[in-house]
Amino acid sequence: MGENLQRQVSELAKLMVNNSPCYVLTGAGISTESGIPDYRSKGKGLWEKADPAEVASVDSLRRDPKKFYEFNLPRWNDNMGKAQPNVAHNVLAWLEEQGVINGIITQNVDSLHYKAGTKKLWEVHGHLRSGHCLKCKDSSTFDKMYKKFMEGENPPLCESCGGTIRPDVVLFGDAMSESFFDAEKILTGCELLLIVGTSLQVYPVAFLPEKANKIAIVNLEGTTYDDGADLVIKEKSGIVFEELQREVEKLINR
Ligand code: CNA
Repeated sequence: MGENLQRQVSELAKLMVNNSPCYVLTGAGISTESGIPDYRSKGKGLWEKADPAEVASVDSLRRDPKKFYEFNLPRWNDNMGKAQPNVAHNVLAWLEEQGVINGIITQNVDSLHYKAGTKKLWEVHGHLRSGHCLKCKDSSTFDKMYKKFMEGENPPLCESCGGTIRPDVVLFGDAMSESFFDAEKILTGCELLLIVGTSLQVYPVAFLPEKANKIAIVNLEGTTYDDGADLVIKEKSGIVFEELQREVEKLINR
């Protein structure tokens, strides 16, 4: 690790330990090292293959549910269902245990913070652990939906009323989830918001950093919040968090 990066991570550790409450906002970039492609990384992001605003929208689900599931379900199951938390998710769960962070707001639907054991978690775009019927609202597990799809039932149908089941994720065109409004509230008066792996281009989540007094950013590419941030680290989150754990340990064990 270069001297400059080492100095930046040490500065981040101090910011986090000295500013409370501290929350974390994560995006697809934190999960790329778990093998899940993000949307906008140059050359690799999903956006270069299809427009998510089109294929992952309420409109496409209503217009052509069969096509919606053909495109999304295998991707969700193969990419996300089998992925495991990486060092960044694990260190964040540890930082919560140590009382250094108060919770995580994530745009991700991959359940990796949940699997890593984070307790205070606001999944503002929902998650893929479950779904519900569009007609009678009856709930279903993701595994059940996927099994039906693999057995040729496309779209997967509700066992109670025969309506189409949809996953509990926020699709383009959906209203925001309740947890988004909760996140807005908890960030008001937040001393430090650490932002990890998000291009901050998806609204309204991209307004959230404005609520915090200070912000620090760990992201491979630049964002529109870089200029106003207290610290910007342009590096892979895995490398940063491995070192961050060591730096925080030094500070809290003093
Ligand atoms: P995005 O717009 O694709 O931005 C990701 C950002 O992360 C980019 O700026 C990258 O430079 C950066 N990045 C990529 N890899 C790393 C890394 N290893 N370390 C640090 N930074 C990295 O994704 P956003 O989260 O900003 O966009 C929000 C969308 C993406 C939400 O609606 C999500 O539901 C949706 N999404 C989620 C997942 C997931 O759940 N894992 C995957 C793909 C898309």
